[in-house]
Amino acid sequence: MENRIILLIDMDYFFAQIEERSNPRFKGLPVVIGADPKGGSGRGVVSTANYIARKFGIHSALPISRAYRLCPDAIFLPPDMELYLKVSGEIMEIIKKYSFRGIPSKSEGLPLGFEQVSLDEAYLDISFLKDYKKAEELARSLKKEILEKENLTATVGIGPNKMIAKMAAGKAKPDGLMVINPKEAKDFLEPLDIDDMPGVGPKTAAKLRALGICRIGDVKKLSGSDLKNIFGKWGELICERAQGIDEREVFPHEAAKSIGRDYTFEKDTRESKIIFGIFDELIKDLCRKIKEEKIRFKTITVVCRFSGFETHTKSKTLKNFIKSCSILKKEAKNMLLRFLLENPKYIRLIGVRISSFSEKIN
Ligand code: TTP
Ligand code: MG
Repeated sequence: MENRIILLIDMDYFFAQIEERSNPRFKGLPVVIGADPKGGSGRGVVSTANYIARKFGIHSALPISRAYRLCPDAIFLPPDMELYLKVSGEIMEIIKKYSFRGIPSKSEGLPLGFEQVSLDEAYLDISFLKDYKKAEELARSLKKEILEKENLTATVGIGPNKMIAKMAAGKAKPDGLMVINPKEAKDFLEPLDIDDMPGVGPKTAAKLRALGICRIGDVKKLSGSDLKNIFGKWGELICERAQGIDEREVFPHEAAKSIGRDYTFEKDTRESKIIFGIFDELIKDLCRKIKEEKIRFKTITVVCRFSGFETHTKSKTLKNFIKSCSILKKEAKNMLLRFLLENPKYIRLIGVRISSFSEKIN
């Protein structure tokens, strides 16, 4: 895969930082957002805590009763989701702008180098900058704009793929910026603990440690097939990720607003047999989901990313809701064919999505 530059931005102690912003008197004090501790007998968990409270050992998902015991004097607040959602929306609008190459995207809907991961976290594919120094400058501008407009701090990680960007941000928190270029990736990854790798939870980490693998650099002691035997498909991924390989694309999606399937070719291609063969599989898989969940939809979108990260979409909205896979197949194939006819470039990724559902889908 050619050189990419991926940026991950994650707001610092998001819910708690918003509460601090509303109540400047909380600054410098431990703040915990979550269930009511009820003097230590409360049920439920911590949503998040500011970094002062974290020094007491308080963190997300900890039972609130334990948080209370660790720091009874902390300021405990219930979450104000309406406010956090509003702030999240404003921040995502700022972040999105940085995914354009200085010009607004021509395609409708979401910009294509932007992927929101959660309320306070998003990836940008900024490969178009072609330079890590420029990427760092972009990150500084982004952090500055969020601070000026929202009075909130964020941490940014930049790397050649999603995993490294995410891990760099994790190491730079809070209010940080860490850039790992492809040459630095190996030295960055190898000394880190195995559970620093996103997706490696406590159980996988314990199994790996039992096999003598404590650091990411130790993973190479085992072969890909050893890891596959132990962990299945995830084992193969651990093997790749430990070498700093992560081919996941930054891809826009809006939870429950569209459902889609996409595929990145190992090598950019113009072979229509390969392209349509894969496309058929994507549609089949999507149709399985449509049938399973009895989905009715109106809009069909086909995405085509050409060599050089140029991404285009075509959409068709039908008059009535349908659940018919044959219509989906016919319309989607037509759109893909038009892409091939209109653009002579090699194709890197194809995708098919449905949206405008007759009711809310989760
Ligand atoms: P995170 O980004 O995981 O955490 P954070 O922003 O509070 O802190 P950090 O500086 O480490 O990024 O999650 C974002 C928000 O999502 C967080 O403020 C609260 C909410 N959240 C929960 O409600 N429960 C959870 O278990 C987690 C992990 C997060
Ligand atoms: Mg965060």
